[in-house]
Amino acid sequence: MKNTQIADSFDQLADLLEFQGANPFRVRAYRNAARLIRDLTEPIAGILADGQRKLTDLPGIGQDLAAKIETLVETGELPQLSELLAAVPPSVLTLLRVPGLGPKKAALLHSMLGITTLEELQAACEAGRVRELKGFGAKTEQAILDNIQFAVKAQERIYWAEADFVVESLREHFSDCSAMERVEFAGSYRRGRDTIGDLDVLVVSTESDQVMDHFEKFSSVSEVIARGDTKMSVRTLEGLQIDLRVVEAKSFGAALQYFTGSKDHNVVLRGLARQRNLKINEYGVFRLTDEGEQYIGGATEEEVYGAMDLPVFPPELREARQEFAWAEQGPLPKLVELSDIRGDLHAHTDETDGRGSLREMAEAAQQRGLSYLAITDHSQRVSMAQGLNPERLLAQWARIDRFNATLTNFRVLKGIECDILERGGMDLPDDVLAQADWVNASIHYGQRQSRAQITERILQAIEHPHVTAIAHPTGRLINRREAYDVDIDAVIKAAAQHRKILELNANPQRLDLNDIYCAAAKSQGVLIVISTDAHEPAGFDDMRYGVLQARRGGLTKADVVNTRSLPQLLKLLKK
Ligand code: DGT
Ligand code: CA
Ligand code: CA
Ligand code: ZN
Repeated sequence: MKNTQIADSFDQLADLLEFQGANPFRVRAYRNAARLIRDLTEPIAGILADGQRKLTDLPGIGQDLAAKIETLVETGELPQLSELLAAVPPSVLTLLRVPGLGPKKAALLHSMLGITTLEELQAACEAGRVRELKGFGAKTEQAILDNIQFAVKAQERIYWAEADFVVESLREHFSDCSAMERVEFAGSYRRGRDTIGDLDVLVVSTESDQVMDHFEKFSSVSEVIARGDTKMSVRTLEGLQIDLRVVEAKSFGAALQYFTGSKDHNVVLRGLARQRNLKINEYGVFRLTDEGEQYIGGATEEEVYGAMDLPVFPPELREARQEFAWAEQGPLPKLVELSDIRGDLHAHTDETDGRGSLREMAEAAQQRGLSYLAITDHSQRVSMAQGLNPERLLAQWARIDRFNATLTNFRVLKGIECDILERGGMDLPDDVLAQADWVNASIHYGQRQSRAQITERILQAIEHPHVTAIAHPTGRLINRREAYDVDIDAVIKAAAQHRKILELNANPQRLDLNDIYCAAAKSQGVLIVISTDAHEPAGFDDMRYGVLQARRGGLTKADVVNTRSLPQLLKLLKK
């Protein structure tokens, strides 16, 4: 079997898994493997035949992938792929990007109307052909039409976490180019936006050509879009654009400030500069005099902002929201940091849909420097995840009690992620919830109800005496599903009134509450809990994504509940 055939199989596997809504990182792992294999200069079959060599020696090929490759080469097929192919026609995959279009409906659109692209789907909706299909109707057709643009846009922006993987490997690639004195990533990546349009990288160097030659050799580069004297743009195999600029040391701070943006932040800054007879651009800060422009700084961001008597704004705040007003009033808020986080209050185990035991999850949390963890598995309504009924939940809590007795310096809290039922009300009886240390309430079903219905369900949960926090309060899945229709202001006001906590779910696909709602919650005195919602030990690593989003919302250590020590937290929960 040829390398290209193996690579095609992995690409197809990635597509089909995506169709089924699998974890995007798993999907990406298969895509990366496909690329790697396609680019190999020697046949994989040769490596396999050589007793001295192992597939796992190839970068990015772990045990699992190696085993799959071996099966492919030996038998000519992959059982997992054949199974998926039998279940899913491969051509309808792009349709899944439309929020609300599940595999079933997408398959129907394909088989009945022959639709294979978003453009064809749009045309069919506009011609009124989709409403004729069984199970669709005019309302569904309109919803699809409304959501197609969302799908098209979603294809263009990637999750921050994905951009971060690229940044990490680029940093490594750059580390062996001696011509680069300094490398910094700017743009929306540096500001920590939840999605990234393109990556912007700045390099300090006097050897522009060498830098660009080296950049071009980055293994993910598929195409050079443009190359000038100091500026170069490439596209990666995954379709991500990377803009690189080479700058002089004396302009580095100015360039970093300029290309970090945001554009709106820069517009305000330049307006303020003009009032002081200064000019700020990507080359530096200049005083405007009768003789012309005089460079007065720009090597560092301190020099740029300092010339304006402004603090160096944390990049996360540079969105032209509150930051300039804050700077006028005094020192900026000291934003929460990953090292402030002491515990995690939303995690699952293999008792429901997690992939780690109670002990494994606790150990993973402890290894990350945390001193407490709430286990919050799903409640019974979430039958797909083997949600817990009262009996199983109480048994789990008894196990937690016994487990805690064996621990020092770490504590597992007895929690639950209790569903808010479609008709309203909690999925578990009050006398059970009363025994929990921590109760996350969340909506998984009935997400298409009216704004009034959904808001009322959440308000009821907030008023419930035993609910501690509302988990992923708006239900958004970035690029995949819009938030459900909820009056978030009413939710925040109720949380303030009943002294309940709102979650910032740190999963890079959720980041819910988002930055803007976090800021709104803070303004009403509502506390936020940043939680990973870990479903496996490695899931605790997601905490940093949540912290980044919290910083964009201007949250400080005091605004975030799980920066408290365990005794402080328990005291707070008693009130
Ligand atoms: P993205 O890539 O869509 O996620 O968002 P950004 O913010 O990274 O935007 P991008 O890549 O177009 O530009 C990077 C930064 O460069 C941007 O945040 C501010 C600066 N910039 C780019 N174009 C302009 C412009 O026309 N005017 C100003 N003032 N700044 C600009
Ligand atoms: Ca950018
Ligand atoms: Ca850019
Ligand atoms: Zn959860």
